[in-house]
Parts: sequence; C-alpha cells; structure tokens
Amino acid sequence: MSDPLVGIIMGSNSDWETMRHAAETLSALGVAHETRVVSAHRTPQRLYDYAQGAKGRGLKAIIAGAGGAAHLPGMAASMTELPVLGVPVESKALKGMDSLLSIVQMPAGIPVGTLAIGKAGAVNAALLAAAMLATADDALAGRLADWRARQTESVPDRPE
Ligand code: RP5
Repeated sequence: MSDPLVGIIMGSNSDWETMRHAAETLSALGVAHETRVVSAHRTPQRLYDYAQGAKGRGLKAIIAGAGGAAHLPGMAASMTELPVLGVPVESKALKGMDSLLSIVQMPAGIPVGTLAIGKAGAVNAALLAAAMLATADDALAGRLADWRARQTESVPDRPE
C-alpha cells in the first residue's frame, strides 16, 4: 500500500459504521488512505498531534466525522492547512442535526467543507477528496470518471 493521501478520522469507534463508507469509496477509487479514532473531547492530545503532523506526513486532505457536539472537523481544520471535509454522524438524540450544525457553522477564517448527515456524507466526502486529488492526477481522474459512468449505467430506466 502506498503512503496515505487522505486521512479519515472519527470521534469515536461508534462512528466507524458511518465512516467506513468513506474508506470503502476511497478504496474503490484506488486512493491510499488511513483511518484513525481521534476525539476532540476524549483524546485532545491525539487530535493535536494528528492535525499538526498530517501535512508533513504527505496527507493531502482530511475527512473528519463526528456526532453530537462535533468539534473534531473544526478543531482539526484549525491546526492544519490541509482541506478538511466534515461528515456529521447521525446522533441518537437529535438525528444528526446537532452534528450538522456543529460542523457547518464555522466562523469565517477556518473552513470545513461540510457534507450530508450519515452515509451519504461519508461517501460524498470521499468522492470530493478524490475529485480534489484528481485535479493533479490524471489516472485518478480517469478512475473517478469510470466510477461515475458505472453509477449512471446502474440506474434503471423503469422501477424494478
Ligand atoms: C462524538 O460523540 C463521536 O463522534 C460520536 O459520534 C459521539 C458518540 O460517541 P460514543 O459515546 O458512541 O463513543 O464524540
């Protein structure tokens, strides 16, 4: 496996059920990535170390998923110049609206590209990270175009 280009981080092991869709999508596109549990609340030093070291280790983007009071994407973005894509994980109490609003409402100055709540957001974060990398990688651009063509072909004309 080549060196990871995308880091997928999540606030809890319980987020993996959602965030594995980002990892699976990157795998399908042949994008080298790594996965880590990094909590803004429970492991702040791990978050600091991860975000501070990410660019130097060769990562090009970070996908950060978290639920509830979801500080992880914003805190990660504050400590790296890499683009950070935030995935609001669906919470039990508020169905992910808390996660969404926590992630999307960044004050001006530190951006987080916020995706949809749950699996759709995890898949789309991976597709968006791949599209960003593909601007400087023709082979990846071709794989991404093939992925989209297969998706188009898989849509039936009539309901089955
Ligand atoms: C957040 O709290 C995590 O991102 C997770 O979505 C949520 C619940 O975590 P657990 O209590 O399941 O570990 O920090």
